[in-house]
Amino acid sequence: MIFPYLIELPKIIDSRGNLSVVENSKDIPFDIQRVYWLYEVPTGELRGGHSHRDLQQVLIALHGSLKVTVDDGKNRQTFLLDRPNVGLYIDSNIWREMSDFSEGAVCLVLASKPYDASGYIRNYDEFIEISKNPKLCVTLLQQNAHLLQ
Ligand code: T46
Repeated sequence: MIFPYLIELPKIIDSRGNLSVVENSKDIPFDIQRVYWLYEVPTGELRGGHSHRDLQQVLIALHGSLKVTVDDGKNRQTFLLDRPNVGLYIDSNIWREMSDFSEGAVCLVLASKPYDASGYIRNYDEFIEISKNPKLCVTLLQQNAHLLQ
């Protein structure tokens, strides 16, 4: 598991307005299978509060700003996302909490897999247990996939 880090994305500066771009496996370390975005988040609202068993994501504040606190079970760090050409890479088995959305903030999320509700860990104590042995967790998930369908 890799601790979250910021990725500087290409920024094509132009007097007509700037442009940023993301290409699969080139600008980010996975193939994108899903894109979603968070917007119209009321002031003071918190989102997240979970980890994923097997999902990589990149979060980009396309407009405005937000804070993302990440936690690997041992270390915790808060990132401020406030530039549309910077993404925060979050690997599997990282707890994340999003807060301090500015008014009108839009957060784009690029994800490595389709939506799967069974891949969420929403209990912090369970996350801590899994963080001690994340590989075992993925193996068990794969073995029991038929039970979850
Ligand atoms: C994450 C952070 C950054 C879907 O139906 N499809 C989807 O692809 C997603 C992402 C969500 N949903 C549904 C599931 C819930 O009924 O949308 C509802 C809100 O989801 P959630 O409460 O998980 O939203 P956040 O903002 O707490 O978390 C989301 C992502 O779910 C999560 O993967 O890492 O953004």
